[in-house]
Amino acid sequence: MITISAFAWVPDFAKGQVRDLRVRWALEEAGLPYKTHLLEQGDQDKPDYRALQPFGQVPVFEEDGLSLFETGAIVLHIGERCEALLPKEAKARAKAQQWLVAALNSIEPFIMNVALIDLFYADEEWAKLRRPSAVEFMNKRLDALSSALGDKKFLDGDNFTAGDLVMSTVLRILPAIAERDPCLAAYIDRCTSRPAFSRALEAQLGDFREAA
Ligand SMILES: N[C@@H](CCC(=O)N[C@@H](CS)C(=O)NCC(=O)O)C(=O)O
Repeated sequence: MITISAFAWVPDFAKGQVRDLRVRWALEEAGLPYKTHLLEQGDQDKPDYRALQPFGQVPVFEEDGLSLFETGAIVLHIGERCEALLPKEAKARAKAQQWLVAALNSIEPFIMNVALIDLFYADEEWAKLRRPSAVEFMNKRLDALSSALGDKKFLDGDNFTAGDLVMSTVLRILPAIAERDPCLAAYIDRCTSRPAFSRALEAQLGDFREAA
């Protein structure tokens, strides 16, 4: 049985956002059952957990003696068993992988620059000075993404892939992104209206409720 790690508790603003959601969603798309290993406060710093996840973060994926960290790597691994996530055709598969890496490498860091300021440092003087340029840079990337998406349904055409799964979870981090750009808003809706997303979200929120 696949096990993924997740937090037993997070502040309200993080519920529905914690990165195990991506992995739950991929598992739901693939129709693979899983259970969760819920970490209590401090568990992520214990040596046995650090041996699985050097940075003490969630999620960790475990199955049959394999343990993996980094959501991108985990979603790609799950995609090996799900053609809806990673098409079998070589070029389409490469494109799906490309968009997944772009989400994590070219978009997420710039969204996180702004999210961290807003969530944790909003009252700091340095954050007030830094925020406008962080927002400007993020918006440049988002505008480029929006142009690349154009009037396509998904990043690489008509079919949802692992690239869209990760990209849409990245774009959900800041609600202001959808408020600013109707094209990205519609794209996020198309991705997250998939039944597998609803099941994943409900499972994450359900774990928080049960652990409370
Ligand atoms: N790049 C990692 C990021 C994982 C991550 O940031 N996890 C957060 C929860 S959303 C976490 O565990 N934060 C606690 C910490 O960093 O100490 C991935 O995609 O798996």
